Amino acid sequence: MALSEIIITRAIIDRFSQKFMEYVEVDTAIVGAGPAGLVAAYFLAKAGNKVAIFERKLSIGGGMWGGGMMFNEIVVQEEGKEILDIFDINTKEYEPGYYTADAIESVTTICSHATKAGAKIFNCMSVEDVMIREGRVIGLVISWSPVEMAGLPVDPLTITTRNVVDATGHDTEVLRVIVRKANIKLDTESGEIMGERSMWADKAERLIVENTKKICPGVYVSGMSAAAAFGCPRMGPIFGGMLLSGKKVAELIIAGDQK
Ligand code: 48F
Repeated sequence: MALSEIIITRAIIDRFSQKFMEYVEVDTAIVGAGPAGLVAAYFLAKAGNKVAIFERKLSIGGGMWGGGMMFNEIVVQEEGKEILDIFDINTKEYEPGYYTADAIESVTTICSHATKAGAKIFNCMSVEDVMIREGRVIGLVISWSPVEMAGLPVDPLTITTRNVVDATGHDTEVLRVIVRKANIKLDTESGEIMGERSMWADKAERLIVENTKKICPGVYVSGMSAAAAFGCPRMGPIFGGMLLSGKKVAELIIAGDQK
């Protein structure tokens, strides 16, 4: 059978359209497919939550691919290792309480579990704005990342959701747009984004989990975004906090949706 380029083209457009149409209304929309977003997506999807991740880059994994300074090994503490164990990711003890894992195995395995559990990832899509009704975020405004990169004057599209997770990392991009455009106070000391502090791994790893929470109506923060929102230090290339934060935000959303 001779292959037809037209059938290949139709197949891609048709299947993508079906997939996208199915996910324009979701239970949870996660912004950012870094470690926190991917872990959150896995636990949410596993619990039956309809979840989509929107990721600006072509690749998923955020900062985890590069381990520390592009040495592609990650370090986790005991509690972080327990999450890697759930995904059956190989870990090796380095010194008591410190475990290492291959960064590539970690990203690919977590992503595989998340997508097989039913989470859909839309890569190359950037979240540039939110929709707000009666003081609550009810949707995301999205566009193709190349449109954003080229600065083209193309209008975006929208999706609606019950819960948004800002898992955009250091830049807290969803929160920034909320603070800039809406009169919504965040659940932080100042009511604004507090900003990330200098590195302190031990303190940051504890605080990131503590500060993984709902930050304004309809919006949760997870991963580095939670640390930056609440004025916590950064933790550098130890990833346990990211994994635990992803799991915690999923649990909060599941509990919140049951109320
Ligand atoms: O930065 P990132 O990996 O966030 P994380 O899950 O993990 C942080 C660690 O990687 C590391 C660290 C560990 O100690 O500090 O930095 O909190 O992943 C964030 C993802 O969000 C995407 C971005 O491309 C990255 O893949 N992203 C950011 N802004 C947007 C976005 C946006 N507006 N729309 C879509 N994706």
